[in-house]
Amino acid sequence: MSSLEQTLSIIKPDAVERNLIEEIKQEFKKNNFTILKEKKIKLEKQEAEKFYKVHQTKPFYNDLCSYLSSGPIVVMVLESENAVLKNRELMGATDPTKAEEGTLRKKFGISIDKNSVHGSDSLENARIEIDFFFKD
Ligand code: IDP
Ligand code: MG
Repeated sequence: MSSLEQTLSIIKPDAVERNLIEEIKQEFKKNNFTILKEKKIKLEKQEAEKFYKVHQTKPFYNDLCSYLSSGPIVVMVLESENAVLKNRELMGATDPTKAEEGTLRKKFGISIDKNSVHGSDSLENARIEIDFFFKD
């Protein structure tokens, strides 16, 4: 059965800083994602804390939120069949050293924290994350 889904993608500060926005967007298009919405923003630390609230008990939470709010990011709504899982596959493992060849994190990621991209991990979280950035 086909299911057209939307998921939230973020190009993180390390990738924006290295001018990888267009290259990463091309990867999404090449993999049959439609970029429905897109904006370049910079988060306040408090906003990053809200976005990553699920990780608030993790030892890396503070660094993670400082990092996501450290520079401009690009947030996008991607649409495709099975977009949530497809994007997770395209991104690769959280730790770039463990990500498979051809994945975005293998190609562009620097380290487990500077891993270039975020993608929603479930359809439910995709809806929550899309609302977080694009609810008007
Ligand atoms: P994901 O981005 O692959 O979904 P999550 O477990 O949801 O991975 O973690 C969110 C983000 O937190 C990761 O993308 C990564 O940047 C950071 N992170 C995850 N685990 C660690 C860690 O052990 N040390 C430092 N940063 C981490
Ligand atoms: Mg996650």
